[in-house]
Formats: sequence, C-alpha cells, structure tokens
Amino acid sequence: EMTPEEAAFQDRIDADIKIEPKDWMPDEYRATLVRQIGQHAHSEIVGQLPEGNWITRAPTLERKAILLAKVQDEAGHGLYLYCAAETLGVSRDELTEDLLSGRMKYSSIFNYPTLNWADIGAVGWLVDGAAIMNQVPLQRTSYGPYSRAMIRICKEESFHQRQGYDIMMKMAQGTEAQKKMAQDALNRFWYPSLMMFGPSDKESVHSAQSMAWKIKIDSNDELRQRFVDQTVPQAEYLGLTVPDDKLKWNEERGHYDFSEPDWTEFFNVLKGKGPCNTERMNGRKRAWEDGAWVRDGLMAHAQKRAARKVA
Ligand code: FAQ
Repeated sequence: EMTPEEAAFQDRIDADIKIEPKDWMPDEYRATLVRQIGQHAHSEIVGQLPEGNWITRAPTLERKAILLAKVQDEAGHGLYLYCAAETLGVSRDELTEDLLSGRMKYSSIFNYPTLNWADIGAVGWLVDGAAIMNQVPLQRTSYGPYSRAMIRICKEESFHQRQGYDIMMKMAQGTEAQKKMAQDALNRFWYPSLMMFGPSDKESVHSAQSMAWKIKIDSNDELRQRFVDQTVPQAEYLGLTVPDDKLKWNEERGHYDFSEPDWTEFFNVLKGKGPCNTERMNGRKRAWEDGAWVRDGLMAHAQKRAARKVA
C-alpha cells in the first residue's frame, strides 16, 4: 500500500515530471540513486586506469593528445556524477570511502587488462559504445541532476566511441599483425562488454522498482540486444569476426540471436575475483592516500581564511 505522499510522488514520475533535490522522495528512491549514481561515478574514475596506462605509449603524438583528452573527459564525468550524488545528501568523501572499503562497486569491465594498443581501440569502440547505449536513455531518468549530468556526458561519450572505432579501422586496415591484434582485442573485450549491461533481466534484482521509478528506462537485456544489433555490422565493416558461433540475424525477431556471456565469470568479477580487481583498488587507494596532503592543505587554508574573517 502506498502512503498519500508515495502516491503523489509516483504520479509525478508517471507524468514525467523531474524530481529535484529538495523534493520529497521515498528513502528507497534516494538510496537507489546514491547506489547507481555513485557506482557510475566510481566507474568513470576507475575507468581512467586501464586507458591511462597507455597514454605514454600511444603510437603517435596525435593519438597521445586524443587519448589524454579522452581520459580527462572521464575524470570530468566522474565529477559531474559525484556532484549529482551530493545533491542527495552524501559527500564525495563518503562515497570514496565506501568504494575503498568495498561497500560500493564500479563497473565490472574495468577489471580486465588493456594489454596492447589495439585494446585501447576496443575499449573506445565497445566499452564506450556500451556505455552510451546505456546512458542515452538515462538522459530521461527521473532525477533531474542525474538526467542533466547524462546529457553532457553523452555528448563527450560519442566522441570517445568514434576515436575507438578510428583506432580499430587503422589496425584492421594495417598489416597482418595489426589486423590480428585488432581481432584479438575484439575476442577479449566482446563478452566483458556485454556484461556491462548487468545480469539478465531474470537476475536483475533492482530493475522492476528502478523502472517503475524511471531511474532506469530500459531493461538490462533490452539494452544488451540493442548493443549487439548496433555493433555486429560495425565489426563486419572492419572485417573482424565477433567471437560467437551462435551469432545469427533472426529475421522474425528483427534482431541478432547471440550467446549470453559467462555469468559465473561476471559474478566472480563482482566479488573481486576478476583479473585486475586488486590492481584497480590498489590504484584508487594509492591515489586517495597520495592526495591527502592536498585535501589537508585546502582545509587548513579554508580554516585560516574563515578565522581571518572573524577577527
Ligand atoms: N558491474 O539489479 P541489477 C563508464 C550489480 S560506463 C558491476 O541489474 P541495476 C564510461 C548491481 O550494482 C560504466 N556491478 O542492478 C567509461 C547490483 O549490485 P548491488 C558505468 C554490476 O543497478 C567508458 C547487482 O549487480 N555505467 O564508466 C554490473 O538495476 C570507458 C544486480 O544488478 C553505469 O554505471 C556491472 N556491469 O542495473 C569510462 C551506468 N551490473 O548494488 C571510462 C549506470 C550490475 O545490488 C572508460 N548504471 N551490477 O550489490 C546502470 O544503468 C545500472 O546500475 C546497471 C545495473 C545497468 C549497470
């Protein structure tokens, strides 16, 4: 049974009226948003690590400048999202501490390694491609600050996807060795990219409530299907093969049939047992500890100024 307050809230959601920070909202709506936006913010920040790894090794000055700009964009996305989460009454420090203590998550995809330059192409093409597929509908999410952050982020994200595809085109049209690298990167990133959309709808514990509240607009499986349908022709254009024997156009459904990722592997990665979980968490811990003097200095400066004003 809904209380009158909850019913009025649901009416606003159903009428597509955005919820703003000072509006009444159910505790569970607030908690779900903090979880999702916080997890999303952490993903943008942790997501810098596998790519940052290649900034110094990009093959040309131009590629280096482009990758540097892209990785900086991810930092910016993290900041927009932390700000959106802060409007719900949590501080960025609390969110960071929840990440470092393992209470909060970040996207499974960033627990896979980037072994060579083709992987940077595959990350841009597939990982940013999957990210946009998920984020375009989130521009219409019911919480105002999240929705507005998504609008800005999506603009930059489409540039990221194109830069990844551009790397893949160069590699796929290059020497035999380069083409092999491109294929190998696709082989390794295909299923982890499909996992980005979350577990199958049957196993998605939050989807029903999140969709009723329009925090989520589409289901995990709907977005995964949309991603496969969009990406397969792009792979064909590159002359690369998607590593899935069952992949086949289904005329009747108007969609590709495809193999599910290995969900055991997915849940293991979520439990911290992916190839790079420890490395990523250590990277974040080190950055947080190394930055302590900056935070302390800023606090000391602010206190000094405040004291001077009083005097
Ligand atoms: N990884 O009930 P559901 C980027 C968890 S893009 C880790 O279906 P929900 C850009 C989920 O939290 C990546 N955990 O959950 C970039 C829940 O756990 P809990 C970030 C996952 O929330 C590109 C449990 O499984 N994008 O960073 C994952 O309704 C390149 C049950 O799942 C976003 O975060 C996963 N893949 O749906 C940056 C988008 N999937 O909390 C750098 C916003 C599920 O109960 C370089 N988020 N879980 O313990 C969303 O749309 C949703 O949160 C989903 C999951 C769709 C990810």
